[in-house]
Amino acid sequence: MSRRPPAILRRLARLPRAREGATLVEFGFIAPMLCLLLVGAFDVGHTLYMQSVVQGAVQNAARQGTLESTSGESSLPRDAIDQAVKNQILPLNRNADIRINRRFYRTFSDAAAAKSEEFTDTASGPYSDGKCNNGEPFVDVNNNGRFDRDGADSADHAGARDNIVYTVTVSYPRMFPLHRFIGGSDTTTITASTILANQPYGDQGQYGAPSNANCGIGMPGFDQPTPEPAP
Ligand SMILES: [Ca+2]
Ligand SMILES: [Ca+2]
Repeated sequence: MSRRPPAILRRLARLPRAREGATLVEFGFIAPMLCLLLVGAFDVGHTLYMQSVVQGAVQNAARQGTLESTSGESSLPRDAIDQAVKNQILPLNRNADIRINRRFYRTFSDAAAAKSEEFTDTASGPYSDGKCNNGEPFVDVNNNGRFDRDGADSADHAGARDNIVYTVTVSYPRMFPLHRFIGGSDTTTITASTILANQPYGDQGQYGAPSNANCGIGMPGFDQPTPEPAP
Protein backbone atom coordinates (compact mmCIF):
# COMPACT_ATOMS: atom_id res chain seq x y z
CA MET A 1 0.00 0.00 0.00
CA SER A 2 1.51 3.24 -1.18
CA ARG A 3 1.12 6.51 0.72
CA ARG A 4 -0.16 9.63 -1.04
CA PRO A 5 2.35 12.49 -1.15
CA PRO A 6 1.58 15.53 1.03
CA ALA A 7 -0.80 18.15 -0.42
CA ILE A 8 1.93 20.74 -0.81
CA LEU A 9 3.98 18.35 -2.94
CA ARG A 10 0.96 17.52 -5.09
CA ARG A 11 0.39 21.22 -5.73
CA LEU A 12 4.04 21.77 -6.60
CA ALA A 13 3.86 18.85 -9.04
CA ARG A 14 0.91 20.46 -10.83
CA LEU A 15 2.57 23.88 -11.03
CA PRO A 16 4.41 23.41 -14.40
CA ARG A 17 1.06 22.55 -16.06
CA ALA A 18 -0.99 25.29 -14.32
CA ARG A 19 -2.66 27.90 -16.51
CA GLU A 20 -4.72 29.74 -13.88
CA GLY A 21 -3.64 33.39 -13.49
CA ALA A 22 -1.68 33.48 -16.76
CA THR A 23 -3.77 36.38 -18.02
CA LEU A 24 -3.06 38.34 -14.87
CA VAL A 25 0.68 37.82 -15.25
CA GLU A 26 0.57 38.84 -18.92
CA PHE A 27 -1.39 41.96 -18.02
CA GLY A 28 1.26 42.78 -15.44
CA PHE A 29 3.84 42.82 -18.24
CA ILE A 30 1.88 45.06 -20.60
CA ALA A 31 0.18 47.32 -18.02
CA PRO A 32 3.07 49.83 -17.74
CA MET A 33 3.23 50.20 -21.53
CA LEU A 34 -0.54 50.54 -21.75
CA CYS A 35 -0.57 53.24 -19.06
CA LEU A 36 2.23 55.08 -20.86
CA LEU A 37 0.27 55.02 -24.11
CA LEU A 38 -2.85 56.30 -22.38
CA VAL A 39 -0.97 59.13 -20.64
CA GLY A 40 0.66 60.04 -23.96
CA ALA A 41 -2.71 60.09 -25.71
CA PHE A 42 -4.23 62.28 -22.99
CA ASP A 43 -1.26 64.65 -23.16
CA VAL A 44 -1.38 64.98 -26.95
CA GLY A 45 -5.17 65.36 -26.90
CA HIS A 46 -5.07 68.10 -24.30
CA THR A 47 -2.31 69.93 -26.16
CA LEU A 48 -4.28 69.80 -29.43
CA TYR A 49 -7.38 71.07 -27.65
CA MET A 50 -5.44 73.95 -26.08
CA GLN A 51 -3.93 74.73 -29.49
CA SER A 52 -7.36 75.00 -31.09
CA VAL A 53 -8.70 77.19 -28.26
CA VAL A 54 -5.69 79.53 -28.41
CA GLN A 55 -5.86 79.75 -32.22
CA GLY A 56 -9.57 80.55 -32.08
CA ALA A 57 -9.02 83.23 -29.45
CA VAL A 58 -6.22 84.75 -31.52
CA GLN A 59 -8.35 84.89 -34.68
CA ASN A 60 -11.20 86.55 -32.82
CA ALA A 61 -8.91 89.05 -31.10
CA ALA A 62 -7.13 89.93 -34.33
CA ARG A 63 -10.41 90.70 -36.10
CA GLN A 64 -11.37 93.11 -33.31
CA GLY A 65 -7.85 94.56 -33.33
CA THR A 66 -8.15 95.77 -36.91
CA LEU A 67 -10.84 98.30 -35.98
CA GLU A 68 -9.96 101.97 -35.80
CA SER A 69 -10.85 102.11 -32.11
CA THR A 70 -7.97 99.75 -31.31
CA SER A 71 -5.27 101.52 -33.33
CA GLY A 72 -2.83 104.22 -32.39
CA GLU A 73 -1.31 105.06 -29.05
CA SER A 74 -4.33 104.24 -26.87
CA SER A 75 -3.92 100.79 -25.35
CA LEU A 76 -7.25 100.56 -23.52
CA PRO A 77 -9.26 98.74 -26.25
CA ARG A 78 -6.30 96.45 -26.89
CA ASP A 79 -6.07 95.67 -23.18
CA ALA A 80 -9.74 94.66 -23.30
CA ILE A 81 -9.08 92.39 -26.29
CA ASP A 82 -6.08 90.83 -24.57
CA GLN A 83 -8.12 90.23 -21.44
CA ALA A 84 -10.80 88.52 -23.54
CA VAL A 85 -8.12 86.19 -24.91
CA LYS A 86 -6.91 85.38 -21.39
CA ASN A 87 -10.49 84.80 -20.25
CA GLN A 88 -10.85 82.06 -22.86
CA ILE A 89 -7.57 80.35 -22.02
CA LEU A 90 -7.29 80.57 -18.23
CA PRO A 91 -10.38 78.43 -17.45
CA LEU A 92 -8.57 75.56 -19.19
CA ASN A 93 -5.43 76.02 -17.14
CA ARG A 94 -5.26 78.44 -14.23
CA ASN A 95 -1.46 78.21 -14.14
CA ALA A 96 -0.99 79.26 -17.76
CA ASP A 97 1.50 82.04 -18.45
CA ILE A 98 0.07 84.07 -21.37
CA ARG A 99 2.25 86.45 -23.37
CA ILE A 100 0.74 88.65 -26.09
CA ASN A 101 2.72 90.48 -28.73
CA ARG A 102 1.66 92.86 -31.51
CA ARG A 103 3.97 93.96 -34.29
CA PHE A 104 3.12 95.78 -37.46
CA TYR A 105 4.36 95.89 -41.04
CA ARG A 106 3.33 98.07 -43.93
CA THR A 107 2.66 95.11 -46.25
CA PHE A 108 1.74 91.45 -46.02
CA SER A 109 4.90 90.53 -47.91
CA ASP A 110 7.03 92.34 -45.33
CA ALA A 111 5.17 90.49 -42.57
CA ALA A 112 5.70 87.15 -44.28
CA ALA A 113 9.42 87.85 -44.78
CA ALA A 114 9.98 89.23 -41.24
CA LYS A 115 13.37 90.34 -42.47
CA SER A 116 15.81 91.74 -39.95
CA GLU A 117 17.09 95.28 -40.34
CA GLU A 118 20.61 95.09 -41.72
CA PHE A 119 23.54 95.65 -39.41
CA THR A 120 27.32 95.30 -39.57
CA ASP A 121 28.59 92.71 -37.14
CA THR A 122 31.96 93.14 -35.42
CA ALA A 123 34.64 91.35 -37.44
CA SER A 124 36.14 89.30 -34.61
CA GLY A 125 36.02 88.69 -30.88
CA PRO A 126 33.08 88.01 -28.58
CA TYR A 127 30.86 90.55 -30.31
CA SER A 128 31.24 88.79 -33.68
CA ASP A 129 28.09 86.93 -32.76
CA GLY A 130 25.40 87.57 -35.38
CA LYS A 131 23.70 89.97 -32.96
CA CYS A 132 23.46 93.73 -33.14
CA ASN A 133 25.41 95.03 -30.15
CA ASN A 134 28.77 96.62 -29.29
CA GLY A 135 27.64 99.87 -30.95
CA GLU A 136 27.43 98.17 -34.34
CA PRO A 137 25.77 100.26 -37.08
CA PHE A 138 22.40 99.26 -38.46
CA VAL A 139 19.98 100.63 -41.06
CA ASP A 140 16.83 101.81 -39.32
CA VAL A 141 14.40 101.01 -42.13
CA ASN A 142 11.25 101.80 -40.17
CA ASN A 143 12.75 104.89 -38.51
CA ASN A 144 11.74 103.99 -34.97
CA GLY A 145 15.23 104.50 -33.53
CA ARG A 146 15.60 100.82 -32.63
CA PHE A 147 17.13 97.75 -34.19
CA ASP A 148 14.30 95.36 -35.12
CA ARG A 149 15.31 91.74 -35.54
CA ASP A 150 11.92 90.98 -37.15
CA GLY A 151 11.85 94.16 -39.25
CA ALA A 152 8.57 95.16 -37.60
CA ASP A 153 7.56 98.03 -35.37
CA SER A 154 5.42 98.34 -32.27
CA ALA A 155 1.69 98.25 -32.97
CA ASP A 156 1.52 101.55 -31.05
CA HIS A 157 2.72 103.18 -34.27
CA ALA A 158 0.36 101.32 -36.61
CA GLY A 159 -2.49 102.97 -38.47
CA ALA A 160 -4.99 102.36 -41.23
CA ARG A 161 -4.21 99.56 -43.71
CA ASP A 162 -1.14 98.46 -41.76
CA ASN A 163 -0.69 94.75 -41.13
CA ILE A 164 -0.64 93.52 -37.56
CA VAL A 165 1.01 90.27 -36.52
CA TYR A 166 -0.79 89.23 -33.36
CA THR A 167 0.97 86.46 -31.44
CA VAL A 168 -0.07 84.70 -28.26
CA THR A 169 2.30 82.36 -26.44
CA VAL A 170 0.87 80.16 -23.70
CA SER A 171 3.07 78.15 -21.33
CA TYR A 172 1.80 75.85 -18.60
CA PRO A 173 2.95 72.83 -16.57
CA ARG A 174 2.15 69.59 -18.37
CA MET A 175 -1.27 68.24 -17.41
CA PHE A 176 0.05 64.66 -17.52
CA PRO A 177 3.48 63.55 -16.23
CA LEU A 178 4.64 62.08 -19.55
CA HIS A 179 8.02 63.80 -19.27
CA ARG A 180 8.85 61.68 -16.20
CA PHE A 181 8.84 58.57 -18.37
CA ILE A 182 10.18 59.70 -21.72
CA GLY A 183 12.06 62.87 -20.77
CA GLY A 184 11.56 66.30 -22.25
CA SER A 185 10.27 69.53 -20.77
CA ASP A 186 7.80 69.63 -17.90
CA THR A 187 6.22 72.67 -19.57
CA THR A 188 3.96 72.80 -22.61
CA THR A 189 4.32 75.89 -24.80
CA ILE A 190 1.75 76.77 -27.45
CA THR A 191 2.14 79.65 -29.87
CA ALA A 192 -0.57 80.95 -32.18
CA SER A 193 -0.37 83.96 -34.45
CA THR A 194 -2.22 85.61 -37.26
CA ILE A 195 -1.79 88.54 -39.63
CA LEU A 196 -4.64 90.90 -40.36
CA ALA A 197 -4.74 94.27 -42.09
CA ASN A 198 -6.19 97.25 -40.29
CA GLN A 199 -9.39 98.56 -41.85
CA PRO A 200 -9.00 101.35 -44.46
CA TYR A 201 -10.33 104.13 -42.24
CA GLY A 202 -7.62 106.49 -43.54
CA ASP A 203 -4.52 106.68 -45.68
CA GLN A 204 -1.67 104.34 -44.85
CA GLY A 205 1.41 105.99 -43.38
CA GLN A 206 4.75 105.82 -45.16
CA TYR A 207 8.28 105.49 -43.89
CA GLY A 208 10.79 108.16 -44.78
CA ALA A 209 14.22 107.31 -46.14
CA PRO A 210 16.02 104.73 -43.95
CA SER A 211 18.38 106.27 -41.43
CA ASN A 212 21.62 105.00 -39.93
CA ALA A 213 21.90 104.27 -36.23
CA ASN A 214 23.92 102.21 -33.81
CA CYS A 215 22.93 99.43 -31.47
CA GLY A 216 23.78 99.60 -27.79
CA ILE A 217 26.69 97.74 -26.21
CA GLY A 218 24.91 94.95 -24.34
CA MET A 219 26.19 91.43 -23.86
CA PRO A 220 27.69 89.15 -26.52
CA GLY A 221 25.05 86.82 -27.90
CA PHE A 222 22.17 89.26 -27.42
CA ASP A 223 20.75 92.02 -29.57
CA GLN A 224 20.95 95.38 -27.86
CA PRO A 225 18.32 97.33 -29.79
CA THR A 226 18.17 100.50 -27.76
CA PRO A 227 20.94 102.90 -28.69
CA GLU A 228 23.12 103.94 -25.80
CA PRO A 229 22.18 107.34 -24.44
CA ALA A 230 24.53 110.14 -25.34
CA PRO A 231 27.20 110.67 -22.64
CA1 LIG B 1 27.64 91.71 -32.84
CA1 LIG C 1 14.04 99.97 -36.58
